[in-house]
Amino acid sequence: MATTHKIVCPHDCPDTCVATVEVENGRAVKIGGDPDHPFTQGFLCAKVNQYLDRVYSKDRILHPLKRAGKKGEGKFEQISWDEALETIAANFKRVIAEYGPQSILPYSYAGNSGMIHYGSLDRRFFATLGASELERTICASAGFEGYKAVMGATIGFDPEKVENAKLIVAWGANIISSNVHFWPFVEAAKRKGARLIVIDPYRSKTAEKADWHIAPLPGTDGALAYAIMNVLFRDGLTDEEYISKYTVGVEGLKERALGWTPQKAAVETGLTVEIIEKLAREYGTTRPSAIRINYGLNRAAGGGNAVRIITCLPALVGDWRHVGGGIQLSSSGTYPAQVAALTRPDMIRPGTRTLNMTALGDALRPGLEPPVKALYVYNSNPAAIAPDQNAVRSGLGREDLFVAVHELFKTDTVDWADIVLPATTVLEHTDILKSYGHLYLAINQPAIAPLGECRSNAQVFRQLAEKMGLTDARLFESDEALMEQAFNWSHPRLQGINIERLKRETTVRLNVPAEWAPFAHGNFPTASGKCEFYSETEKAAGRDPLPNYVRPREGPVSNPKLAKTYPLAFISPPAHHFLNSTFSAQPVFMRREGGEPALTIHPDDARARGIVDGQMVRTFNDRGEFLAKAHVSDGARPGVVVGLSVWWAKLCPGGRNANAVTGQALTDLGNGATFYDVLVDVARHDGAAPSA
Ligand SMILES: Nc1nc2c(c(=O)[nH]1)N[C@H]1C(S)=C(S)[C@@H](COP(=O)(O)OP(=O)(O)OC[C@H]3O[C@@H](n4cnc5c(=O)[nH]c(N)nc54)[C@H](O)[C@@H]3O)O[C@H]1N2
Ligand SMILES: Nc1nc2c(c(=O)[nH]1)N[C@H]1C(S)=C(S)[C@@H](COP(=O)(O)OP(=O)(O)OC[C@H]3O[C@@H](n4cnc5c(=O)[nH]c(N)nc54)[C@H](O)[C@@H]3O)O[C@H]1N2
Ligand SMILES: [Mo]
Repeated sequence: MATTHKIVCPHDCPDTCVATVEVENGRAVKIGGDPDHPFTQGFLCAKVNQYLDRVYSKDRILHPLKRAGKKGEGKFEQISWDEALETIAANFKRVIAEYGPQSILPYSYAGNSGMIHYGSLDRRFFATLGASELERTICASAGFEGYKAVMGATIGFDPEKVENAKLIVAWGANIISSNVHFWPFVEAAKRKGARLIVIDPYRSKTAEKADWHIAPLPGTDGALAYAIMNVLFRDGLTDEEYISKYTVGVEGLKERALGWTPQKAAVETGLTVEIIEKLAREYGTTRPSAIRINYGLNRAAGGGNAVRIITCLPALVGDWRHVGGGIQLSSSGTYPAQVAALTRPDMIRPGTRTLNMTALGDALRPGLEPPVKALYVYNSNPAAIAPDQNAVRSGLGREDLFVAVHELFKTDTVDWADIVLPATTVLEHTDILKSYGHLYLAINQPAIAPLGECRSNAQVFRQLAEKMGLTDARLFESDEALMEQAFNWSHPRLQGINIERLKRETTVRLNVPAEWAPFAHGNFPTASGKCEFYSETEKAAGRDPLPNYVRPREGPVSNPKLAKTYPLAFISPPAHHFLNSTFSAQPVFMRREGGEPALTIHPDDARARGIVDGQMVRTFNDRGEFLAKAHVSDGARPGVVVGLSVWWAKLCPGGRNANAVTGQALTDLGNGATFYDVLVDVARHDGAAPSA
């Protein structure tokens, strides 16, 4: 007999969709969108539409494995759970005895974004051992810090209300690929006459649909935003009443903005003065405007400040007065989450070191004191997604490093594992989820029993704790108990919402008004309660109290010396049919992405290198190289090459992907990754000289 269940997509995407799953005789047979979910509106993305192929894939890992070949070879034999857990515990104990607990390093990110399986018992377990802490900043931390410096928390306009906007600016945001359920709301606005401007060095799927596509050099958005402000102040386009009532520090901001004339910004951004003037006038004279800023522009040296500068704009023009106006980076700050109650940072031993996940290559290098001797990976595929891939691979290949990986598939990282543990999909476990792109809270309940011997993250950490002989009750709490701890249920935004109701209804909108203009009357969650152009909090932390443009580390304008050798800026944003490196080994999605990695290069840059469309090219710099098929197109602006990502390295020609050329350097704020701050050159793969 068929039953219908609802599940909640746990992937690292702002949309956090609800899907319906039909189950017959214990097997899921159909998946579809949930028409009752107001943000998802009954459709799923291209990837999750095919989710049952993932769940029931013949490639899924269904049993614990141990290495049966050389490290990196990917040869394994099946073992029991008991042997797998015993081996991990024995290695952890050995490492602790020989080198101390900080020689153990957990490595995880948001492969599963649910609150329980993203971070709860895992954090408590490693803290109890005294393992090195991991700074999880590979994605969003620069932008997050930049936004918070101005706004106090990541709260923005209600995405469902964006149809009120007369102008929508997608800034470093490829909505159609990475936030597709927001797109119908953009279209609704467009039908009512709104214009869409996309600011992106690459003509993304969203830029193709824009009324106007502006293509600056990567990492220069802060200069562009300051030049917009320059025109706003110069031409009297600011909302003086809103500014005086609800903001602090306009004088200092204005002084900096006046230094950024459109002329100066044109040189920095590679745009013309006319484009900048026109953009500024259009933004300055269209109310309300809605800026959908996203993480695409936070992956450069100045990513934090870029977001910080842009985030000042809506308050200058008074857009927060309007429902659907303002800016949105992430909605995550709207939820009264109690992350500390889940992860228990109070359990971390004082003095424990923190290693940055972006600099995994450095963390695994021999000679670090104390050395990393045991690595436990879950929810992540660092051999594919971490920058400076050659450094990461050298580290993972160290004979003296014990590696355990909890995964669903034989990823690049699994190839380096000594022990592999099989993980459940969202159809097989329980979780509670917030979103970073809308305002609904959701509970996921299993629709089917775990396949094979698969176990959830939380389940494995309970069992590892037991194997390690630990007895602290906080390491063994149930999923149910963790769900209760995940939120402050007495917060006004959760009024009328509890776990029982969520289990019944799957998803509930936070208790915010249907017509919500969060900052129409100030009430910013900052120290001053105002929008902070000038931040005492930043100053107290030893940083610039005002936003400050930080140039790309590897830009053609900002670093002419390096650009002499490597003249092209390289970005590797998300491919439409992949989600980071998830889905990237599913044949149907590989096919839809062209079967193999592509590098989009402007006809002028191709011609100068004797490169023709469809031929294999080498993209390289001092850190490494990867191969891809040239896609000669003006979809990439001159001076910029684009390799949509993240492919599994082992499935790429040459065995390396885009991260062979990206670096471990960190951003200005938030210690984030700088994936899109990279200079390279490109050459025909037949061995011809790099430049003509
Ligand atoms: N289909 C799909 N969806 C995804 C993902 C995926 O891999 N695939 N990944 C998920 C994750 S983890 C995240 S963090 C989000 C990421 O999604 P977004 O936050 O939208 O970020 P990106 O896709 O990295 O970049 C968006 C756009 O910014 C452009 N860009 C790159 N550098 C710059 C720059 O310096 N300035 C400007 N203005 N634009 C720039 C890129 O060309 C890209 O088109 O998407 C999530 N959703
Ligand atoms: N060149 C380049 N590199 C990038 C980016 C880019 O734009 N360009 N984007 C960066 C960004 S924004 C991000 S967020 C990172 C993302 O990097 P990661 O967080 O590593 O994300 P994925 O590559 O999707 O890998 C997640 C893995 O977790 C596994 N997984 C899923 N659910 C579970 C579970 O419940 N338990 C366990 N144990 N495993 C599970 C999946 O099978 C998958 O292999 O990549 C970054 N890397
Ligand atoms: Mo991300």
